Amino acid sequence: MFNLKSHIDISFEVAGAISSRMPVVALESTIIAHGMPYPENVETARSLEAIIREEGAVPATLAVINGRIKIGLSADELEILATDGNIAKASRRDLAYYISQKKHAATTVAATMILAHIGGIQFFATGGIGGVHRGASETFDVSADLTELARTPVAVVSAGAKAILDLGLTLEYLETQGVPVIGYGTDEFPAFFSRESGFDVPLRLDTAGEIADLAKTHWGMGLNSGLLIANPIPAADSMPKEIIMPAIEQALAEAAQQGISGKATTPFLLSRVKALTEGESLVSNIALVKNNVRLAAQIAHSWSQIGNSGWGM
Ligand code: PSU
Ligand code: MN
Repeated sequence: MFNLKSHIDISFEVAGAISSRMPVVALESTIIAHGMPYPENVETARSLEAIIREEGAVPATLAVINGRIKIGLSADELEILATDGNIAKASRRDLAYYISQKKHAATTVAATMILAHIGGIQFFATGGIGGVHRGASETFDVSADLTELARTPVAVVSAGAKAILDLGLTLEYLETQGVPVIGYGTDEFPAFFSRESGFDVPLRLDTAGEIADLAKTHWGMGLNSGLLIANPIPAADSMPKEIIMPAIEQALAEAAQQGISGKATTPFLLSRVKALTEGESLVSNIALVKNNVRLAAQIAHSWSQIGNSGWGM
C-alpha cells in the first residue's frame, strides 16, 4: 500500500504551526523554477516568506524534491529549485510520476493546492492562476488549475489571471465549476499586470475577516471546492496597457508560429512577455505576488481567530 505520510517531509516550523492551529500560508514553486529568472526568483521566494512572518503567519513553500513531498522548504532546497535548469513542472497528473521516480518537480497552482490540502493548509498565495487559453474552443487548452479549484478545498489568492488567457471564458468555467470568485476591494476581475480587465468580478468583499468568514461558511456547508480571491495589483505597480498588451499579442503570435502546445505553453508565454517588456513586467510581477501573500496571511490570521473547528450544526 502507498503510505502517504512516509513520503512527506514537513518542516518543524510548519508542523508546529499546523498542529497548534496557527495561521499558515502555502506558496507554490513553479513561480520559482519557471516563473522568474535567477536571482530574482530566490530573492522573491525569501521575501514572500518574510512578509508572511511579518503578518504573524508561517510560510510553507511546497515542492517535490528527490521524490519527497516537501511542506516547507530549506534554504538549500529553495536554491535547487531556483538554479537547476531542469526542474520539471508538475500539475495534478504529473505528481505521482515525479514522486515514484524520485525526481525534483516544481508544483503548479493545481499541484500546490493538492499538497497544501494533504498537509492541512487552507490558504495559498500566488501571482496568477492558469485558466482557459485563448482559442480553447479549438485547442481544448484549459489549465488543470481550474478543475483543481473545483475539487480541492483551498483558498487561492491571486492577482486574477494574465491576459495571455481568455479571461471571460476563465470566469465562465469557474462559474460552471461552482468556484466562488471574490474581488478583494474591487468590482472588476483584475488582469494580473493591470487592475482592470473589463470583466465584472462575481462577488466582492473588502476585508480579510469577511473572506475568512466566507471560507468557513463555504466549507462548513460541505461545499468542498476551492475559492479564488482576486487581489488587484497595487496601482503604483500596474503596467500601462500600451506596453503590456502588444507584448502579450506578440508572444501569442510567436507561440502559434512555433507550434508551442501543452504544458510548455504557459512558461513560453510568460518568458516571452517578460523579454518583450525588457524586464519591466518582472518588477510588477514581484510587487503583485508580495501584495497577494500579505492578504493571504491576513485571511489565514482571521481564520485562526474565528476558530476553524468547523461550522457546527
Ligand atoms: N501564470 C502566471 N505565472 C505563473 C503561472 C501561471 O502568471 O507562474 C504558472 C502557475 O504555476 C500555474 C501554471 O499554476 O503556470 C499554469 O500552467 P498551465 O497553464 O500549464 O496549467
Ligand atoms: Mn494547458
